[in-house]
Amino acid sequence: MMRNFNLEQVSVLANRFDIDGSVTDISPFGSGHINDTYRVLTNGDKVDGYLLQRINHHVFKNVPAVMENMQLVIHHLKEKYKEAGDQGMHVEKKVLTLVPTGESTPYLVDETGNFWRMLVLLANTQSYDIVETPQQAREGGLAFGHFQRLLSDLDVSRIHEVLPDFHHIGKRLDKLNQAIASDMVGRVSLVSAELDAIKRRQRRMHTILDLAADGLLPVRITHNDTKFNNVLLDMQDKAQCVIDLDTVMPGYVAYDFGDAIRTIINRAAEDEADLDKITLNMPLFEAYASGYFEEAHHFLTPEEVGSLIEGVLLLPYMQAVRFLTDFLEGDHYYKVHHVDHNLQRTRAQLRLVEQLEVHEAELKGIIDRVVNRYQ
Ligand code: GN1
Ligand code: MG
Repeated sequence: MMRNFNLEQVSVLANRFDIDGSVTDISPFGSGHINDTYRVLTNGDKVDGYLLQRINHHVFKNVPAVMENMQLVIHHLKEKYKEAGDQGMHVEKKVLTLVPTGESTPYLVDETGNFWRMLVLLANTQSYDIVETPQQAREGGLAFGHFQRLLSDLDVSRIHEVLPDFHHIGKRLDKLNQAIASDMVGRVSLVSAELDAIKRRQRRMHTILDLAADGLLPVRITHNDTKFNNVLLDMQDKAQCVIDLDTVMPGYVAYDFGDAIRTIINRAAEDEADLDKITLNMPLFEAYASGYFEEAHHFLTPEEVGSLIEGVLLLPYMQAVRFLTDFLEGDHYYKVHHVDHNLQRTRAQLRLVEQLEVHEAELKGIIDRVVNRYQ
């Protein structure tokens, strides 16, 4: 897979976008596992800089569809903010802005077939891989709740399912089983404990799919990558902008809730090697749930509320299944920083599932308490 472009190549690409001024600095940016991101500074004064991103087309096989979704979502969000009375730069800071290319597409293709897009950099913002305070968690809940709420009147059928069955646990388990059967890189014998842990929990993890099959869960437009670091906070830790819109697709709200909690409730990193550090921070859970419900009580159905706890258990489990599948296939999906990285991530996510199971009653109690405020 093509990675690590030299900065000269990136600079040439940056200049093909409609940027203000000329490039003064380029550096790699962020901690994404899929796309490559560079921060581009210029001597222009209209904006604070840009983010140039190579969209990984091995993962996102239909980049034009990804970009159509992104444009539609951005347009809709900006209209909603304007309707609510937020004008000008204000809106530009709350919603991502794509930089025009001078061609008919909002992305460019380079001579080796890589896809690139550019966004306006939002300066004076911060994101956290590990949440530190209840205020941050609450702001995350408000941000993702508001995001879903603003998109609730956009017709779901207009959004492409750019990664089909992205959160379909049945399909994810099928893929894991195929990876076990072909054992392409001879690693299956190393992971029997992890496979046991996954098999044991399989049945319950289908609950959301079962509810959906019974027609009990509405399909909404969801973000599908609600890691906490996909919310930009301002310097006072107020939520400013939801980022990483690649995976905005039709989905169930429990997936977004669960993926956010996966990264908020864990006192340790997603790939923590010392499993004893993986413990639950309940006040952060309550704070996220409070923020989320403040927005989401306007549209959630009782069945959706009931499904949220299932999302909390499912998302770290699904992440473990995905990391393990990639480990068994030879690490070609996620960027890895060392040879066992995907295995380490798998173990960390499985430990998180274990912790969540132990504290399930407490988690449900917190959700009930928060929901009751609105009844
Ligand atoms: C990937 O690239 P990034 O960090 O935004 C992945 C998510 C995972 C996440 C795990 C398209 O997101 O689904 O939850 O890693 N994105 C895709 O950290 O697979
Ligand atoms: Mg992402």
